[in-house]
Amino acid sequence: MKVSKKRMLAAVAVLMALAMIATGCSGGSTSTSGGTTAVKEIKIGVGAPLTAGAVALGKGMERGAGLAIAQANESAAVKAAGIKFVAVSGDDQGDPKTGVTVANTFASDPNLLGVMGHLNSGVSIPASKVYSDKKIVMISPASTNPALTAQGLTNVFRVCTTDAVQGPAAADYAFKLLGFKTAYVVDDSTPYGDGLAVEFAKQFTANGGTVVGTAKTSDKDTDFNALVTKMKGTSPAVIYYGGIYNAGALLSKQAKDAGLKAPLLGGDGLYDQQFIDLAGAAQAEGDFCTSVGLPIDELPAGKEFKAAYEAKYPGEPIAAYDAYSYDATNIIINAIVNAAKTVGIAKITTPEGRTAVIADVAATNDTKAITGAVTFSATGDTNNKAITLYTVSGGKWITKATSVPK
Ligand code: ABU
Repeated sequence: MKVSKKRMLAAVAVLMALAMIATGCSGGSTSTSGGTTAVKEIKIGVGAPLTAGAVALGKGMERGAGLAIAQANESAAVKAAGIKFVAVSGDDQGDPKTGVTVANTFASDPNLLGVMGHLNSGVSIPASKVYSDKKIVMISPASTNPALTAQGLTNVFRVCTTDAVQGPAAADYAFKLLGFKTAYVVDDSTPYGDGLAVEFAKQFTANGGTVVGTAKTSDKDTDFNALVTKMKGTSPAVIYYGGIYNAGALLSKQAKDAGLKAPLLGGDGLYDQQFIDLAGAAQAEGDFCTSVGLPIDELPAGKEFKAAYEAKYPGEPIAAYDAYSYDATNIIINAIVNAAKTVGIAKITTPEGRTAVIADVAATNDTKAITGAVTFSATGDTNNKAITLYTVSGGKWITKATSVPK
């Protein structure tokens, strides 16, 4: 009997579909040693501001995670585990409510085992509770408010150090290295901006400095002229700003345009080229920011990371948290692969599998991480506590110092 090619293909398709249902696997399949092995698709959520808020930093996070996942899917270890990782982006817009909606969407996906995110502490803190309820491991590359890891949630980690380290380091750089004796301290009223400004002011005062004024603003503010007039009356040596680059750049610009000579100093939320572009290179010249970790060029694996990044994303800038996102994603990937070996691939998405993933992340000892060796404290904080000081020179951020003076 002659069977038509069309009929034969249809029969093969039905058999393949039945095989997929029988193994309970979704996604594609690979051929090994002549046989066919089903591949399980495991999703990793990437929670970041992609259309509003600190978009330049959020897009960078997405790229860092994308690079880690693309490399992992080509690796022998991931192939041998029978896993294909898929990144799922969630645009939290830097907004706590939107962030919780994104978290609920991630949590409703039975094949999503980890979240690399979020950026804003004000988003990460409420989102982390959603992930905790579903035993989803979460590693933030950027949320620095200490409260995130002080909640007693065993699924929550971060690869950036906290503002309890960054704020005092900024105060030491300001007072001991740069010689500023007076500061006007402003924050954007977010958990990040407020917490960082408080930590800075505490240490600046302890060093012998004087806080000549304080102000609460909003991360959505665009007009700082009334505040600038007030600040001018106090002649501060430096303006300390706890907040993100969007509003921080406008504060810097408006202060300089009004004739205030004091440079702006802020935290890692300012560390992006967008700060300089929005403020104007002339106005931003001589401003400062601290950021977590060491500069990428000073890290042993920094060159290798830059080469791989530029090959995958030609022309795209490497933003502040891209390498941290890459490291965080790799830690999640390795934990899932290890957990799959322990509990078996069939159980990886069950509560037992999720618990094993969280335990593996907690035991991380990643000596090959781009941002420096990563181990976590009992609360999920990285033990890498380096803070670098950057300054704007010639329209670019350049490294000013990598260790705080004694
Ligand atoms: N750490 C800088 C920006 C993100 C945040 O902590 O809110």
